[in-house]
Amino acid sequence: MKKYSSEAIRNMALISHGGAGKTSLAEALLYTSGAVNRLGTIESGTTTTDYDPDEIKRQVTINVGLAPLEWDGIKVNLLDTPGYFDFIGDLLGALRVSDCAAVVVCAVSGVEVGTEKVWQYAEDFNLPRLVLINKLDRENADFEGTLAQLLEHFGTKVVPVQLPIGKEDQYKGVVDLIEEKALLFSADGKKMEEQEIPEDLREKAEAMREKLIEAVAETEDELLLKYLEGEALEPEEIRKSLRRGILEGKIIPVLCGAATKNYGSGALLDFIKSYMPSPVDSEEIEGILPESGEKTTRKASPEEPFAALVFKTLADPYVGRINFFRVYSGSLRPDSQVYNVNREKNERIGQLFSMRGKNQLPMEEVVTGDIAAVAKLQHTATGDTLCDRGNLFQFMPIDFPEPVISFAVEPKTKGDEEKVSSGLSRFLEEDPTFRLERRAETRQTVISGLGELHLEIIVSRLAQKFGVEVNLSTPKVPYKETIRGQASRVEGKHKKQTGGRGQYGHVYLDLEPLPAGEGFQFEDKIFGGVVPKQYVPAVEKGIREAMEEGVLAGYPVVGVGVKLVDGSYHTVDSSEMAFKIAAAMAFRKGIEQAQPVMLEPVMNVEITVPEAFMGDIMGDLNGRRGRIQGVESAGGLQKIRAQVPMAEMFKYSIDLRSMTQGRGFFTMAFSHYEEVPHQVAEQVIAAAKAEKEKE
Ligand SMILES: Nc1nc2c(ncn2[C@@H]2O[C@H](COP(=O)(O)OP(=O)(O)O)[C@@H](O)[C@H]2O)c(=O)[nH]1
Ligand SMILES: [Mg+2]
Repeated sequence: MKKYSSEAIRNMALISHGGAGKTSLAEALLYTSGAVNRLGTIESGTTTTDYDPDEIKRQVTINVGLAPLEWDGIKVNLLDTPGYFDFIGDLLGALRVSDCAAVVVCAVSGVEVGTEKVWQYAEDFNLPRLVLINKLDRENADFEGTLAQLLEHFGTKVVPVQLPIGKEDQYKGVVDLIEEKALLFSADGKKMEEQEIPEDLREKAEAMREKLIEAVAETEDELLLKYLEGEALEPEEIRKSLRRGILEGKIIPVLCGAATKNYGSGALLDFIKSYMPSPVDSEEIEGILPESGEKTTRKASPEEPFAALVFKTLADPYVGRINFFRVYSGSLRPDSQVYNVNREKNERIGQLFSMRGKNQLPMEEVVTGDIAAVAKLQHTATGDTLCDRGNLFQFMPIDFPEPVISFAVEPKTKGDEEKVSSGLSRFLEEDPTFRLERRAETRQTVISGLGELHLEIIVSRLAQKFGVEVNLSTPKVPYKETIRGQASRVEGKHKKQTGGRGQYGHVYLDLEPLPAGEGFQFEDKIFGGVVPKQYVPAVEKGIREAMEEGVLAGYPVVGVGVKLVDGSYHTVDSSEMAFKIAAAMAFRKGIEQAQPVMLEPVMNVEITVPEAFMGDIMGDLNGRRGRIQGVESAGGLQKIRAQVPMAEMFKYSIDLRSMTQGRGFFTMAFSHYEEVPHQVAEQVIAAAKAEKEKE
């Protein structure tokens, strides 16, 4: 690939509701630009950016796919993103490093839930954007209707700059409302022929152009004055102001396309070149000085020292690790050294390349604003900053959502436990929305993620890449046990004195509850050496071991303060072991006397649903022992904040989807432990007992 200056780069994320045609669009743009020779399709599994076996099998994008291409003297880095919420980590990474976005909307389905979601993300990231109304070749494609929906949802900033010529299978070109001409596509879509605007579209085109001019005029007082006085705006003036309006987010232009026919690709690329921002159009980048933690900024300029943000990591057992990054200032060459600020480690850079799907295209320099990949770094993960050692700078972290669904994993073959956990831990490097946890409370390995599909894919990759198969099950709730009351002078005596050397340990313990959140406290209150000093650590150890299994249902005990207050010993028969046993006996007895109760984890949950589903959602939360903390409304959607026991939330992502026809979503994070209501506790205890008997 040729070398491009920062001004000649465009970083654009393709975003949409799943299935609107982002991957097909990336393919069409690659094809039109000559980057690929054949137009790959989703159906045959031959697109450039959906190359992963899971993507091909399921026909959905899972990983952000990079598609760099060259067009008329510029380099466009397309970032093809996943549309499913399960893979939102990659969407967020892509949005973070893009300078603009194309929101793809299906001309048949119109504005969908996912369209609203990605729109909101683009707003959050402050990204200039365009809308591409895709699938105009399909039966029932409705440009007007889709446009009306866009206006209704997103307001009058949305302004068409193209008008389709021909409907459904007759769709064959567009009217360019800026340049006032018609563009007719060749059969393979690679070429466009300029023509006069067709007679039957003239009136409509004129009216729509008028709207466009009005929108352009409204972006600047001076222009507006001129416009209102009836003066015509110069073509160059229109172009310049349209570009500025788009960059400032005041105008969101709408274009037309049919990705699988490769219709509209050339016109879209021309538009990206002329009207979408380059990396040096952006304002200063915010970050922090790692030494002091102070906020600072960095200019997006090749003159500044090198700084880059890693937004995606692939861990492959064969190729090793590949980190994708964007350079924000300065530049990077192969065979150099950089500093990873987050890990406080130097990293050696070997080869640098641009990735086009799975293909590596070597690069001699990665300039300010460009996106590239590097293999075999030792310490670097997603979200890390790489920079010049002498000029430290750290980017703000990428905010990834917390997992909302968990499964317990168990190898299908006994003995594969080690392989499972080492394999799964590799996915932690790749995926900041994935969690792996060994839960001592339940003796289970638990994986957590953003949805069923997310975890299914991880398990399928585990099998593919590491050759181990696992079973998934609903995880056990990590209950805990504690006490509500006190117990004093609880005796524990371990004595065996029949022939030979005996065993003798004898203690008295006081137990009291600790404030919430505190695990364990131990105090030695022995006077006069009735329990000799050398045996006190054994007493503490005996208690700690006994705490691992509570008396109610065998869950770990927390929140107990223990005082060793009295005891006795035997000069010959006493030993550490004997005191350990005596202490554990006393502790268990003490717990039984001190009103033991079960604790359960409670989650903070935030649910966003369209107004119409509020009643159902609230009723359902009630059934899950949820406590509503607040309700806010935001643009036709209701956001409910609630606290709900973890035990009631395992299948929530599935249930919420079916309750809201896929339109609701939620986030969830651990809040605190709380006493389990008596009736529920009885069931948990009975279940634990039954399990124990089985063993
Ligand atoms: N008829 C028609 N089908 C399309 C078009 N674009 C995409 N598709 C089909 O729509 C489906 C989803 O496309 P895909 O590119 O995977 O969408 P993504 O989920 O947004 O990446 C696939 O079956 C495509 O073949 C189009 O312009 N016209
Ligand atoms: Mg896709």
